Amino acid sequence: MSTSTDLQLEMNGAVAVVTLTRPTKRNALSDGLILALRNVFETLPAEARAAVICGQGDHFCAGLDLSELQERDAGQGVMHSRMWHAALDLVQHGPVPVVAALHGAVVGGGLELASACHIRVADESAFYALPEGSRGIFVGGGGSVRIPKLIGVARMTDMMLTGRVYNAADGEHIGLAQYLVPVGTAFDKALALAQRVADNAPLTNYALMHALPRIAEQPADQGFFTESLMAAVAQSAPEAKERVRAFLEGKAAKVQKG
Ligand code: 1HE
Repeated sequence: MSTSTDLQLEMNGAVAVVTLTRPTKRNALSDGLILALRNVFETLPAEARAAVICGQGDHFCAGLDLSELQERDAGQGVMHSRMWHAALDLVQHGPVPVVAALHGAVVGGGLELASACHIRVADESAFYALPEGSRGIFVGGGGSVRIPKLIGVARMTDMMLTGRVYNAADGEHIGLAQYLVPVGTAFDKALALAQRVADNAPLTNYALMHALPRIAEQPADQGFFTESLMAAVAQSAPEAKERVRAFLEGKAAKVQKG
């Protein structure tokens, strides 16, 4: 299954594997590539239960395609940024949880894309930066909303003011990735995690993508109430009852020590 010359979609069982296929330009995100990304998440095959995003070549993604950065007036600049928002919102709030497999450069808009995913797996070659600060521009793909939620406002401010680059180990330590794996194994780990995610009840995955982030933003009193509603909806699904029954009958896996 193919979508555009710079973006490829392939199904691996219930996992949609979305690959940035523009390695000669370090998977820089042109307007066409952003629109293709949006399209692929809007039209995922019905059998998809989880997705992996990865990049071909030595780098995950070099961010905005700087060769397309033209003179835009303020209104056009807003529209361009909103186009990114629409695409990355579909990654975060689309039909299925998304696991990013990161290696090499995860910079600028590439980090914005990674931060829209639900799980980030980085190999030891990964490095993170926000070169917007030194290019005289600002994040425009949702980075100022999503990245502080991962690492805090102070660290993002430092990255943009000073050009600080985090290596893979430090990136995992501060929360840019949840998993750190040996060089060359990020995709395999991401796929294994996505297959595990794909086995969950769809309503549980939906709750984690759509309810949890909203609850976390609510005042505690409202959050507790929303949580009760979501819990009641999830546990009333026939699939939840079947899964609990299977455990009680000794037919489902126990939690194993990590
Ligand atoms: C590009 C881009 C790009 C590479 N736009 N063409 N992002 C940046 O500021 C990062 C800019 N890129 C880099 O710092 C480096 O390219 C990398 C560290 C990612 C990789 O280095 P390297 O040595 O492997 O590759 P390279 O030789 O620098 O680049 C290979 C080619 O890709 C070269 O083109 P060529 O025709 O000379 O072969 C580069 O010009 C091209 N290339 N990165 C266009 N980004 C919604 S707002 C988001 C705002 C941002 O993302 S700003 C941050 C932009």
